[in-house]
Amino acid sequence: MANLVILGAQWGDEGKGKIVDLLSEKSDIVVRYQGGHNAGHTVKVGDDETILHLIPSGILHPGKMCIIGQGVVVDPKALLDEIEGLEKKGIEVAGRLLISDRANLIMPYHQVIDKSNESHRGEKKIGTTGRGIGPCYADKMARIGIRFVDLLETELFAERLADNLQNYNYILEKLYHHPDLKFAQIFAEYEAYGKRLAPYIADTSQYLAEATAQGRKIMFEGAQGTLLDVDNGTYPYVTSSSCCTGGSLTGSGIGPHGLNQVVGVMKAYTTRVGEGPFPTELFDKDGEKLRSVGHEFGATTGRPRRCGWFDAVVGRYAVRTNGLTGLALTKLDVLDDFETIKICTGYLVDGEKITHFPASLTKLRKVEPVYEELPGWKSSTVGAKSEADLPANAVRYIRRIEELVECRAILVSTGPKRDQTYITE
Ligand code: 2SA
Ligand code: MG
Repeated sequence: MANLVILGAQWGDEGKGKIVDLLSEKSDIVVRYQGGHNAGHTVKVGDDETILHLIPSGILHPGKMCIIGQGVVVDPKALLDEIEGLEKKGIEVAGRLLISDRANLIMPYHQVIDKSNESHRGEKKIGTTGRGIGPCYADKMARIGIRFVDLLETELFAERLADNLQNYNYILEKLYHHPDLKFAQIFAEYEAYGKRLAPYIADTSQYLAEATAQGRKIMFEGAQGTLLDVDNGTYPYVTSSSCCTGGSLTGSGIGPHGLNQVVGVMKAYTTRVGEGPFPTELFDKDGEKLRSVGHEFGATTGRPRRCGWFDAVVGRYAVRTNGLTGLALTKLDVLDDFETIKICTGYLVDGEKITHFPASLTKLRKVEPVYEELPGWKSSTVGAKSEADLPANAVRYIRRIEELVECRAILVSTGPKRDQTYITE
């Protein structure tokens, strides 16, 4: 198998953690390329559940190398806590994790600004995770961010921190009446993080180039999802990073020849956490049922996820914008007990049918989903080992999704555990 990208094809929480964990057996290196500790990747091995926020899910496989690429924004405290948590479980991290020296750091003011902005938006809030992600990427683009490489150069770090604090303390005071953040305290705290993380900091783009030359296989692990991507997503109700295929290149510092396969993870229905458009959202007992059977609660914040039917307009859009070469269809088993199941095949906007995903928020708010209703299968699909183990109506459902989104399912998952999965090719 060649180099592979695995990414979310909906609004995140499609079950990427499990798929990456499963397929990482076939690669040598797993790379996270965007996002930060806003992500929550749940991996279940036996009865043990691990939720990873920053470290690639490949860490659960002994011998795999894991990389936090330059496109990721890192809260060093969250990272150290995660390293500690894994080591307590007996999982070796030292020598198996590298952090890009070009990755930007989430600073305490980013979190304060994120939360203050949200509370001041009131009704117009985005529903962020409050982890400081947006403000950190804003600083990166404004060219005032602080990178890991800067953290290792004390004088430069002190200078950049002092400049930023001057700005931020002014804004915090004027806009939010927030007390000053203290230079000495933040400097000491981050200097200590720098010392502890120094053994992990490296030029990971160079590392990946050398690994490729040696024939080692790389897997790129996306966080969040296509519809949360800052360019392709439901802007402004998105995260601030490039979750799509393009982000895997810029976020890890490799060229396009390094990618061979792109797998989009799609849940057999749809969920979203946070605010923003969601055409197939359900507010009835079917939505409730999807949430409770699917355990749809945020892995980072515990927030209940909004639930709805599968949206093939979204699916087709994800296939196109990512150049998906295959789908990993997850949580099929959550639909086991439905009499009938709906798939959205298009949208009605002011009486006109559209089959592409629009940019306009006004249109998205008006959208009425056009549904096709399929018979349910009313029997358990849990742990199916091949398509032959599935009831005919479940196979029919999968075929219809493939047809509508114009991409084949190469993997189907019917439960949270590693072995509750089958691969079709
Ligand atoms: P942010 O914090 O700036 O990235 O938030 C902006 C929007 O992006 C959404 N977002 C997410 N959506 C789904 N899953 C995410 N990760 C966690 C999980 C979320 C959780 O895996 O469950 O635990 O609540 C994630 N991270 C960001 C967010 O809801 C905003 O809509
Ligand atoms: Mg998640």
